Amino acid sequence: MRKSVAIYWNLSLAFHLFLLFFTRFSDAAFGQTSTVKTQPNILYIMSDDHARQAISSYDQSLINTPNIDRLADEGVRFTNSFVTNSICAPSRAVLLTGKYSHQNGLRDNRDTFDGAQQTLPKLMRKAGYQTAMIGKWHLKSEPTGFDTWEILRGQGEYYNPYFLTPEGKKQIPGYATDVITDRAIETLKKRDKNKPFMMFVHHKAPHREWLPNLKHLGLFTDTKFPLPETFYDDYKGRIAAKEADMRIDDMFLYSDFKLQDEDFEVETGSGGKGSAVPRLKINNRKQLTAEQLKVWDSYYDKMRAEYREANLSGKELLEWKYQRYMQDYLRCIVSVDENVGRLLDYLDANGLAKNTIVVYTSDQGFYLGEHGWYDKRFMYEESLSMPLLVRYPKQIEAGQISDDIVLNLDFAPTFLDYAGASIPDDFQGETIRPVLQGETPVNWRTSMYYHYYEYPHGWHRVKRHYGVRTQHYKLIHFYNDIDAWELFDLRSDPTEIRNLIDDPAYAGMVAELKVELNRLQVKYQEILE
Ligand code: SGN
Ligand code: CA
Repeated sequence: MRKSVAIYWNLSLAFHLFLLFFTRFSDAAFGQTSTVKTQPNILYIMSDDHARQAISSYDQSLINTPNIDRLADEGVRFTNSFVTNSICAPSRAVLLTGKYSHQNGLRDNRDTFDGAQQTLPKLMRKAGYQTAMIGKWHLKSEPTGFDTWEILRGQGEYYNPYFLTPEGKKQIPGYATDVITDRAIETLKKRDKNKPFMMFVHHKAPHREWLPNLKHLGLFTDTKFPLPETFYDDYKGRIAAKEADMRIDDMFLYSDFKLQDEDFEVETGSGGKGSAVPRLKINNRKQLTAEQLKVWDSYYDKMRAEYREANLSGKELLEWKYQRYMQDYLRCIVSVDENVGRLLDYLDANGLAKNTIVVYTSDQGFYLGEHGWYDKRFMYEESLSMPLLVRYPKQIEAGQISDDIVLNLDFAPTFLDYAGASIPDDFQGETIRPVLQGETPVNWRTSMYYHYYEYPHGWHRVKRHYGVRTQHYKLIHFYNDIDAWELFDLRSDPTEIRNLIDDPAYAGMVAELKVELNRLQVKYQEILE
């Protein structure tokens, strides 16, 4: 007995000495490798038009998203995360440059991105990273600064999508959200394991026209989604809101509700454009194989029969449209959530979870019936906000919720900071690293600047506007063919239906916010026309 205890102690001592020696030795001998190894991998997952209201860690009234929620449970969830210009291509350009639209040269979806300028992927490459871009790109010019890129063409297709790559165009069978994830995993498998990676996985979903994976067509058929509080908004005191063309009531019967029938072929209404050939027919449906088309038709033909049978009008019809919109939109989210799960599983299975920063976000927010709308563009809360969840087990404590104001402008400096690279002086965002680590600097921003430009051209007729948002107030100026100011008190009016601009009680606040707005325009060097 005593002998065995002695042997145990001797062995244990030897083992500990060995460990001590090994740690010291390896630190000295592999010092360089260990610095490189401390650079975290970055997996940035961004969907297109994913509203925060459709993520259960933000809001449980519409859908359950267990995989996306994992990131909130295991990392930080941001409640005041905003985009600086709520539309697709501009948001992507801000991500790539760390600069506002007026500085990076891409103000609206018509512009072409200047890929010759300084960008995040180029700087990350210099810092020793492998860089990859998989999925929706939408910036017209070819990607630059990426070791690997496989991008959807234009807006991309949901079914059997085409990808553009440096080697040319290829069509890959499958559902876009699954295929993009397959391509991302394939790229991760082939990576150089001696270098950290920064990978952008950009989903097309859940962009209009919300085409679900065929296997999800039956989901939510019996669910009755609650109408948002402002569904029947009368837009009182808000001229630009009233004039916008993005009401659910005006959605396309053929494309949005998939009532495929000649009777609905001429699409007028939402978007303000008349089209004799529904886009659904041109863009998406035609890419289904004959077999897939059968499944598709049997589902939506039934829907059309029910629609005709019900013969709805007025309020009933509008609410039917809302339910139909939610069904297809949320079906697309189910796929996004499943595929976030696949990526997280891949990280787990390959020992990458701890040293990889995972970001889940969207290029902007979206209206899911609030103010009677779909789409985005406005500086109002639903489209100004982007969902933002960040996990990095090695350095970020699990289960945090932050209400600090953070922007899509901050991604570029944050990633460079984590890479240990210097942040260029002309970047306009801030690194959110201290915020993520629970140490918000005392002088952290208390306001944010916003500017939307796509008017009078473009979809949905949302007038040009800029504004400032603080923790409690929002001041907006609509201009171009209008000159209208709006002020909202976000504490007493979180759904932004009472424009207080002419309320004498708020005159002081308006004056203060105008000074702040001006300060931000000077700071970001935006010279107004
Ligand atoms: C399409 C949509 C619009 C949407 C724009 C911009 N119409 O044109 O509703 O606002 O894209 O979206 S659709 O019926 O053709 O889908 S963005 O995300 O690319 O900015
Ligand atoms: Ca978008």
